[in-house]
Amino acid sequence: MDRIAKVREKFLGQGLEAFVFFKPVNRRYLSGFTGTSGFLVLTKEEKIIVTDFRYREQVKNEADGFTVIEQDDTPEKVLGKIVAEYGLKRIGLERDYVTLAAYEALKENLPCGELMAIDDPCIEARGIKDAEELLLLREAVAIADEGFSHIRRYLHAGLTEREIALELEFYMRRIGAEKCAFETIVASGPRSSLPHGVATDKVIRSGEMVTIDFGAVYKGYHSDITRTLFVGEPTDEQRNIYEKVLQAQTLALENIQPGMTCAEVDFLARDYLDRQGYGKNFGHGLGHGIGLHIHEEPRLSLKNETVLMPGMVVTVEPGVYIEGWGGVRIEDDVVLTAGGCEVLSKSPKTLSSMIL
Ligand SMILES: [Mn+2]
Repeated sequence: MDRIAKVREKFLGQGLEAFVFFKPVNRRYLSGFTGTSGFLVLTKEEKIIVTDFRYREQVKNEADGFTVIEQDDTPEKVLGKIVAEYGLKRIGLERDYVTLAAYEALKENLPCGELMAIDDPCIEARGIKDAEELLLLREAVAIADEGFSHIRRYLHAGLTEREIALELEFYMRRIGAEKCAFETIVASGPRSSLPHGVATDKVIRSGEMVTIDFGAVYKGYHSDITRTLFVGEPTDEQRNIYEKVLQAQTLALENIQPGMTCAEVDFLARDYLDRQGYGKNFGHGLGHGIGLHIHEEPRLSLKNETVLMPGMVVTVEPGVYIEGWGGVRIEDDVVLTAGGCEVLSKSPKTLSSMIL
């Protein structure tokens, strides 16, 4: 079933006649339109895309099969006209996206029918990647892998975290990334205990650990990889913690499979680190879905009872963070297969390959 059919089935099944999509990622997912402004209206029969003059030409090329309406007034006025023209009654809106201000304006300009705040009907469909999405994700991951291989050669004591982030970002752009998947994290020495320590002007010294968490966007799709490198020979404690984090990740990667809940997968790594005495040092979820967003469903956390299915793409990223000492995180991107998973990211991660 194609994307639109799945999403239609979802909202029609909830008794809605139409759904209006304002989220840029949903607009892109459902229509292929990559412009920055506009919205979609799906009904049982119709596929309508509204965007402004700037995209007049682009939308015709990208949003194949959609009826294009040029936005010549405010979105609420234009939606009002569409609702009147098609006589729509029960109209869904993405409740996790539309602001109260937008909702009020839409309501005031609604000639008939009723607006309803509904859970985004694309989330379920977007959680399971189709063949086209998997191709794009593989490319986004491949760019990040190449980026890592470059930065591993480039990194040495004396550079600042910012210099490393810039070099990595520039390199990934040059080999095909449309942008970075998020603000690049380069956290060295004691700063590596900050799970989200974005790059600063701190100079990297010999003997320090450096955690680099980065990704590329390729045609809208995000990759997300983390490696912790050692500048010079690691201490016994650094080795020990690195091996434990790697073992926790290996346990998760070897056992993750469709039919398990997200909580069960999270537990694989968490229970191991807990038994090694590092339970309290692993304070975030094991991973998250990646796709048109850098963080999306399914989230691998102890609170998520979602059952994993083939085609889901998630990160697996256990970490141990010790305030004042530093931290280690190892993150790969995987696609769920019928019997387990395929690890998409190929960057090396044995301890010996992390020593510079
Ligand atoms: Mn991540």
